[in-house]
This record gives sequence, C-alpha cells and structure tokens, in this order.
Amino acid sequence: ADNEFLTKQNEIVKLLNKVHELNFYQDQVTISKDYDPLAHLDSYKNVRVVKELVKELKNGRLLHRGEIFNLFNAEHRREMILLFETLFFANDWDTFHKTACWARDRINEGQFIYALSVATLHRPDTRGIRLPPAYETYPHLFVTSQVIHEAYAAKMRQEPAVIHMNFTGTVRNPEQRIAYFGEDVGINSHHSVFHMDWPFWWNEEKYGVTKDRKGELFWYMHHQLITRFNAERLSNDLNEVEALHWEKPIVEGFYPQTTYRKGGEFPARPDNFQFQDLKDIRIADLEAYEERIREAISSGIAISALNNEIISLNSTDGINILGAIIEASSNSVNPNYYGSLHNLAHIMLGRVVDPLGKFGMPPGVMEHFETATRDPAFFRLHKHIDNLIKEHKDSLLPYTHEELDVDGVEVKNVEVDDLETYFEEFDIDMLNALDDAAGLPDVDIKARVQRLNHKPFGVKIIADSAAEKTVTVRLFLAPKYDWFGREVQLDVQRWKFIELDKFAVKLHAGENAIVRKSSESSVTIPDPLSTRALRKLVDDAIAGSASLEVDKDYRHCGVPDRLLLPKGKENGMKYTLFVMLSDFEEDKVNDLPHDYAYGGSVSYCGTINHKYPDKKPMGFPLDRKITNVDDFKVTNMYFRDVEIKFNPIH
Ligand code: CUO
Repeated sequence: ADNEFLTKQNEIVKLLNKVHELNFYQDQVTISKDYDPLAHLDSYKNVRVVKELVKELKNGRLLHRGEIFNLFNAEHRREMILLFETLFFANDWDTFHKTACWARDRINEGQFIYALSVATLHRPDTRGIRLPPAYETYPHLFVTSQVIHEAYAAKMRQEPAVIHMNFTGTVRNPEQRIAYFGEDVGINSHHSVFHMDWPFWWNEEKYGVTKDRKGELFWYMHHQLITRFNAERLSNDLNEVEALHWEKPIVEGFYPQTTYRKGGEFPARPDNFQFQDLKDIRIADLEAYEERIREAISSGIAISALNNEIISLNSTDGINILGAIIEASSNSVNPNYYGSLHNLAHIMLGRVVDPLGKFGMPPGVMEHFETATRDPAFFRLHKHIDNLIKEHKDSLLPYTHEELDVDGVEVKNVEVDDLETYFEEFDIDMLNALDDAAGLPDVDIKARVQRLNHKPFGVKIIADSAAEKTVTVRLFLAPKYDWFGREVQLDVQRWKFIELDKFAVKLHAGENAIVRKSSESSVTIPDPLSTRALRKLVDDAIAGSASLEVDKDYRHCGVPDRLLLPKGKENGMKYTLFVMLSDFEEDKVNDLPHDYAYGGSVSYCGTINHKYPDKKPMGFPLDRKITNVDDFKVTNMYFRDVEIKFNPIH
C-alpha cells in the first residue's frame, strides 16, 4: 500500500476507536475544533443535507451523545442518514476526513459509527480500507454485562485481566446448547456488516450505487443462517427451529444478560410471551401486510405503487422483488401497500415486553443487527419469512433436464478429508468497553469466549469432460437424517442445504481432479485483524518494516471461516454432500475469471461494486421443487455421505 492509503487506513481506525471519549486523538481534535462544514459548502455534492445537519445539530435536535441509537427508529435513522450523506457526498478524502473528525465529537456515537462505517464501505476513495472488528468498536453489543462489570473492576484495580465470558442461560434452558452459534461474535459481526453492505434504507438513484439482487440476497443470506442454525441444532439433539406466528406465543424466552453503555440492561422476555400491539404498530397491521404478500405470492403478481401496474413474480427476478417487499427495502415496489413486514416484526419483538413504553425500557436485542441473532426469536422470525419465500419458490416450475445437464461433463467421484470440529478459546480486546472518566490509564483487558472451529480440510472432485470447458462448482451440505432419525427425502432436504463453496474452474478434455481447500470457501472470511494489530501493521508499513496489501474488494461480511462446518457429534453425524458442476458460460456475469474473487465471501454477501457474480438463482439448483428425483439427478452432479465428528478434548 502507498502512504496515502496507509494514512487513510490509520485515520479510519482512529476515528472508530474510543468514540465514546471526547477529545481523544489530538490531531483529530485540532481538525474538529477548527472545522465548520458551512464554511466549505462547495466541497460537498449535497449542500442542502450538510446545512440541515448543521442546523439540527445547532438547535440540539439530533440524538444526543450517550443515548442509544436504534436504526429501526425512523427519527434516529433520518438523522443518521443526514450524517451518512454528508460523509458520502464529501467531494474528496480531505473533506470526508475533516467532516468525520468534526462529527466524531459532536454526533451521537452509535449514529457516527454506523454512518462512518457505511460511508467508508461505499466511497470510491476508501475502497479496501479495513474497519476494526465490530465487536471491538462497540463491545457492549457483543459481550455480556458480567464481562463489562469485571472489566471495570479490573480497571479500577489497574490490573490486566482475562475475563471468561459465559453464554447466557443455564443448563435448564435447552436453547443454551446452541448459544455458541447465536452468540458467536463472528456471526453477529457478519450479520451486522451484511446489513451495512446492504442497508434496507439505501437509495440507489441518489447514491449512484446499485445493489444488485438485494431483495434476493436478503432472503438467501438469512435462509443460509437458518440452515446453519438448524444443522447446529441437530448436532445438539434439538429439533429444527419452528416459524413464529403473530397470533401464537413466542415459545422461547430470552434473557440477554447484556447491558448498554448508558441506558440500562437489554430487556428480557419470559417464555411463551404473546405479541403485543405497540403504540404505533398493531399486530393487525402485520397480519394485513402479510395477507397482501401471500396474495401476491399465490397469484404470482405484485401490485406496483406506480399506477397500480402489475408486476409478474414468475420471472427469475420475482424473488428479488418479493424479498424487497418483505424486508421492506427502500426499493420495495409498493411500500404503502405491502408495508414492511420484516422490519416491523424486528421492532415488535424488540419492544414486546414494554409495548407502550410505560417503563421506558431501552430497545431489545432484535432492534440491533449486532445483537439480533442472540435471541432464538430471531431465527423463528426469519423462518417465518423463509416459509413465505418457499411458497413462492414452490410455485415455480422445477428445473428441466436441459437446465441442469451440462453436456459431456460427468462427476465420477468426490473425496473429502476427515471433517472434525472442536471448541477453542478466543480473546476479544476490550479496549473500547470502558470509559476513561475516572481518569485512570487503560490496562489490557480481554474477554475470553469459546467458539467453534474445525480442522482445515480439502475436497477433491474427479470429473470427466468431453472437451475443454469452464464450470461453476457448487458445493452444499445438509443433515442426512431429521431429528426423529428418519432419512430426509431430497425434496425436503433441498431446503436445508448449507452452501459451502462456489467457484469457477477450467476443465480440460479427459479426467480432471479439482482440489479445493476449506480456507478458500466463497461463504467465509478469516478473523479480522484487531484494532491494535491493524494500527501496528499500518505503523510498521509506514516505517517500511512490514507491508499491507491493499485488497480493493476486502470484505467484512462473511461467515467466520471457523464456522464453515456445523458441529456434528462426538460419535459422528451423517450429512449429505452435494456437488454440482454447471456451465460457467451460462452463469458468468462479470469479467472472467474473477467472478468469484470479489472479496472472498460473495455467496452470502454479494459484492459491493460489481453485480452478483452468478446468473443462476441463489441456492441453485436446490431452490426449486424436485418432483422427480431421477429427472433431477444428472451426471454433472454428485451426492455422497460424509461424517462430521466433534472432538470434545481438542
Ligand atoms: Cu438480518 Cu432480520 O434481517 O435481521
């Protein structure tokens, strides 16, 4: 990286570090003090927004520092978007940087972190910049209250500490068995960054950045979270997650044991709690929206807000339109008519124990993308949405032989290394967890968590090809048996497949051995560098003693690589591995051969600056009904059993 990039990298990490403390980095403070956006209006593309932001700030109308920022709150979001647009439309790095320094000491911390992160992910001049891990920037959203309390105690004593973080709940709560998944800080970061890469409030026209197949990806990424959650449940003798219903009790309660920096504990919900009407959202509203969505699905037609125009959902774009309607994303074809089923449900669940705000409780875990997956209700809600989408997918014709078959290509065999999982310890740096109000210097405090990992493994696919041909290799995995021990039929199992990998490879005529490593997967990312490691690397790179490679497509979204495989069982658990080779000439979208190289986690996260690199529907070929298994199975596919063993004494 050149010095210009290193400087930018360094500044962004500094801006996102110690955000809760005023006047932290002297150089940035100096900029902040002297800077006035109104004196530089010609440095912004969007002058009106800048003026409005400054005016509202002066009038004390913006969310104050220290208060809880809730993206689902329309007013909080409106203000955040003012800041985002001010940052995003700054004409050059210098203006962007100065604006960020200015905002850091003036705007609410949550709004600042979110707006700056989304702007950094999307500005052309900050492409490739690495954000510090979300769990370090905003640790309160990732660790439990007990850790925060002990961290304070350690700081008061001025002693370095490693604090063991337990999962929430007790052995009496069966859901506790898979808390390692829902509470994994990597899964939570993946989910929160996904929603920064694909914000539901994104304005494509205004921002000039198209979000290719956003509605479809909203479905697919969450669908994959559910298939993964279910595979973990079966690994722990729990039945698969059931869908939430508005009129039925929310069976599992949840006690987050997590606290806001200011504003108290996250609200807890007892078992079997019912949905409640809120002041501004009623259960009947959700039901009405859902009724209309179901009608659109069963008729295969959505009604657009533009002159009530009729839009067919039976095209390949149908899923994308439907996903946007359900989320709802700002590009929903008719937000007034179809509402915002999913977003409203997040709010309903987040406020369920204080529906009228009588007790002034802070937002629930469901109201932050950083914390949502901790709550079992998150998976129940998304299962409900997944069922809606399945109704749509099931209404489409099954793939024909021609659509599945690739002439002259045959998969002869698939070999897989031993699949072994285990738990390991991981330390989270708590450098941002504590206020320096007491004037005490920082000490080194870590939170130690348990997390799932697996041994690296490889897959070797032996395939014959009649001629030279580039193919897309699609790898999936699903539990072979259900909770009752029955073998799952393919047409049911297809909806449970976890996508493990997808990549393009050139076959030569004759026999080919395609070898692929688990570390290369298109759904995962490695651990991000910690804030400290990142700063050190940048310092060393500036001094010339280390080098930092710039990856313009660097991704923060992606399932942690250590969670590629579900846990399995001590004595082994059987899964079906499914491999398909499809014709890359038909699949390709961007410039060959880089289609699957845009950031390493394209399958679940798409790309930020290019089109989704696969023309096939997401989840292909398992997304549609399989009415005749013999028709479905073509020579360019391969099914085999594999076993995953969990090693408890790693
Ligand atoms: Cu990701 Cu509901 O969209 O949490």
